Amino acid sequence: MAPTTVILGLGKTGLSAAHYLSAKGVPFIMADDGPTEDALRRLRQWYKDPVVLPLYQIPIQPGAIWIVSPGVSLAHPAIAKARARGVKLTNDLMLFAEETDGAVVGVTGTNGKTTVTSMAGYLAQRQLSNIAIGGNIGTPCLDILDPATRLYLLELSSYQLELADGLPLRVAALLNLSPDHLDRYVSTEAYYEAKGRIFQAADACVVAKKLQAFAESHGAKSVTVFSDSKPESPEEFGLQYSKGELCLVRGDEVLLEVRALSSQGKSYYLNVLAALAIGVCLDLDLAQMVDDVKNFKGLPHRCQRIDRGDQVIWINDSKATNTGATRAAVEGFLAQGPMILLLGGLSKGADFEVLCDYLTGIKGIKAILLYGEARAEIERHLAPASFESFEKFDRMIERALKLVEPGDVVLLSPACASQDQFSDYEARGRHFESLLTRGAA
Ligand code: UMA
Repeated sequence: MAPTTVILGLGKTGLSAAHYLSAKGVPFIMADDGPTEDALRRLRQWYKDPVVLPLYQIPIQPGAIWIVSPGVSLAHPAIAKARARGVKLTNDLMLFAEETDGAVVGVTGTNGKTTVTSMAGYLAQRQLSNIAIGGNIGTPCLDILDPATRLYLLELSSYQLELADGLPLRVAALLNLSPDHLDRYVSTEAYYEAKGRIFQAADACVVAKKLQAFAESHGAKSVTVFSDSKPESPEEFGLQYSKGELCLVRGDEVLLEVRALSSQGKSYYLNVLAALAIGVCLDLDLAQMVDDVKNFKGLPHRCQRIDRGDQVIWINDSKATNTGATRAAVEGFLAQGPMILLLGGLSKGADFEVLCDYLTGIKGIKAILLYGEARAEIERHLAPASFESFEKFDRMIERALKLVEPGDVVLLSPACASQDQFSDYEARGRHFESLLTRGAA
């Protein structure tokens, strides 16, 4: 008898797995602790009477295969119990890897992975055909599976990598690491360990230089590094001044003045270097990539400028859901004018002390406005006179509109998730834009 297959979680991933298994004629059980109406509606389009069990009611059979969605923690009591009784845990990524003949690039890191995955995909599309982009970026990998596709670029989260055993990758990229998701991991190290799994079976690796030792200790081979300083070897990518201009460089070769790029800021330059390094590992033509990367437009909700015609630089960086991303955004925009910084939302167990210490030392910040559930935690690390606090996001934006003067930068880079008041960071970013373009909150 074939082992029982169970799909855990019926969000995008679970539904993509259901679709995939149905197409193959593999029977399965579906489980979700709180399926959404949308998921149930979709299931009813496919099956007459879909049965969805809560996770604790899944029958545990040794040898069964459980396909776990990334948002379902492996510490869930039902999973821990099943594991101990010999159930095999896997995920959509491993099903995808078993099925595809195409080359796969995996991109992970705490910040920038969506940008680098999209950018590397954009650069590859300019030189190759039959390319697909997916993963944590929003489209589950099983939904992009196609025998005609020759190259897949996947954004991979730590949640997805937790169950990725020996994932065969043509290129594995690790962009950076800083604490995140501490509501899910017992420690920052546990989160980093999950990220390190990306290297287990990668042919070539692209790694931030300061993480080279970490990567190699996790099995990385054929490593190309990138950093924000002058390269120390011909293959290395870095940043260096040439004729008074900051430039992207590889070894001694000057590739491009950064001012030719469509977005600015050190973290963006590092993203470009990582994408170029990935392209080199895929044997793409470097000169052509350098030419093309100038035309890559940034992504929505990531340091995206909103023009209200009021001589203020309004920045929507709603995607910054951890302190590392916020710090990078602050560093990137400080030189552009006095800053009003908008922080808050849902904390994900983050420690705000380091970020707040950094912010406290900066003269260019004229106001910090806080909102949402996490504001009490952030307040504890800031001097009382240095911030204003609001329960609702809209009230915070109203205040920013009153405080702002021409020449200012208003940066929404919240360092927190959005789900206390929005469905996701995109909804928060869209709402921010609509409040601004309506003129008042
Ligand atoms: N569920 C349970 N029990 C639980 C937890 C969840 O039954 O204990 C159920 C929920 O009721 C829900 C389903 O699981 O119905 C949701 O599953 P999911 O959270 O895995 O959501 P998906 O829609 O499958 O989205 C996932 C990723 N979500 C997470 O990792 C939390 C999406 O990344 C990803 O785009 C998508 O797969 C496609 O690959 C989102 C994300 O926030 C954007 N990622 C994190 C990040 O980027 O920081 C890692």
